[in-house]
Amino acid sequence: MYKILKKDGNAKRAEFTTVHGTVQTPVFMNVATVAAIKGGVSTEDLEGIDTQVVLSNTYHLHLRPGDELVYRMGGLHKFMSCNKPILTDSGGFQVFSLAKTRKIREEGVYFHSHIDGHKLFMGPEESMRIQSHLGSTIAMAFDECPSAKAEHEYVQMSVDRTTRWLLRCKKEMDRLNGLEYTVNPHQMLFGINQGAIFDDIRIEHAKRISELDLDGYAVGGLAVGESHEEMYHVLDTVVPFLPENKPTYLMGVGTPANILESVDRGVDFFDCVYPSRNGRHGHLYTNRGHINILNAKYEMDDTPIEEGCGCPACRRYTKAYIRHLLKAGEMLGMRLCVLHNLYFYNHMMTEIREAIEKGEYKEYKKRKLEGMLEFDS
Ligand code: PRF
Ligand code: ZN
Repeated sequence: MYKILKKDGNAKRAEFTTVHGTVQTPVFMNVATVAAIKGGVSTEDLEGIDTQVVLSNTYHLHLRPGDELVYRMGGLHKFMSCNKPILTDSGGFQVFSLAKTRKIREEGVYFHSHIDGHKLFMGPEESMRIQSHLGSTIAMAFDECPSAKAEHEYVQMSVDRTTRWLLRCKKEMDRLNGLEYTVNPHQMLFGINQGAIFDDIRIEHAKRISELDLDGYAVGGLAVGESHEEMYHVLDTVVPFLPENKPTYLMGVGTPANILESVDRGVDFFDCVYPSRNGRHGHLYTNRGHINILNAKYEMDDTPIEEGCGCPACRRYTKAYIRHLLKAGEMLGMRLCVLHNLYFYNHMMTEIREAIEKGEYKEYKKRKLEGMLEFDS
């Protein structure tokens, strides 16, 4: 159940109740593609960094360890010992971005595994069955994410097929939720809006999928090579056509600035690999912009990554020490950097929620964006 608690312009402060607990939105979902946050972050660590939701992946878990195995182990929550809501992406996007040689047909996608090259097929029904085996809190619809550079004619054809796939997803999910041995019989389904940067296709598609009374709606196909202005334009165009009484999820986005701007356009859910990926390379987010901890100027810096930060890295360690750990290839270095970055994102979402509650979102956004100007790559 989704309940808006407060609106401030288009920014929404809401509550989304699931069988695995209530999520306070706007929220950042922490990416655990293969049922693990990269950088050695455990489910236990997630407690200390304000995490609410974990995101995992159908395509990867289907290939390894196999969704059948996860099912037999009692589902993803039990398997990875996580009691928070978990959202699984459908595999569609990953098939397109990772798999070699793929053929898209009406029934689904034929492709080769990026691990060992063997032949595979995934369509809407397969994606729903895998996600049902995983028993995630929220399953995503199986979609095609056309390139930002695709022509109008191709995008229209692709989006029409994605709509037909969505109807098949819904039917299959309803069937699976009614089976006797389903891991999570309350599994939710989110639809995904596509249409590249074409307003007409985006709007028509948003109207079509809004009729289906799904549990939530995502905006897909963004952050795939278009400019930030184009992305904000799509959000300005399409969010008003998605149901206001359901959560809105912007897939795979983005930088702190992207999140601040998108919240202002009505988005509730976000996910992105940036904090963990950048953290693994020593690129750290701070309220003054990002820093590269490997920079020589931090060699003898005895201050934390960010003064006043409540993360496990800043509460205890100095930049000089973390820099040394990374340089020495010690796992702890990476782990501390990822923990700091995830905390930065999750904590920013807490600030965002507080600002909306106070009706001060615009001022907060401006202050936060102005602060994050310092870079030292
Ligand atoms: N579709 C799906 N997953 C996604 C995307 C999409 O378009 C994106 C686009 N940024 C990220 N993840 N299913
Ligand atoms: Zn920190």
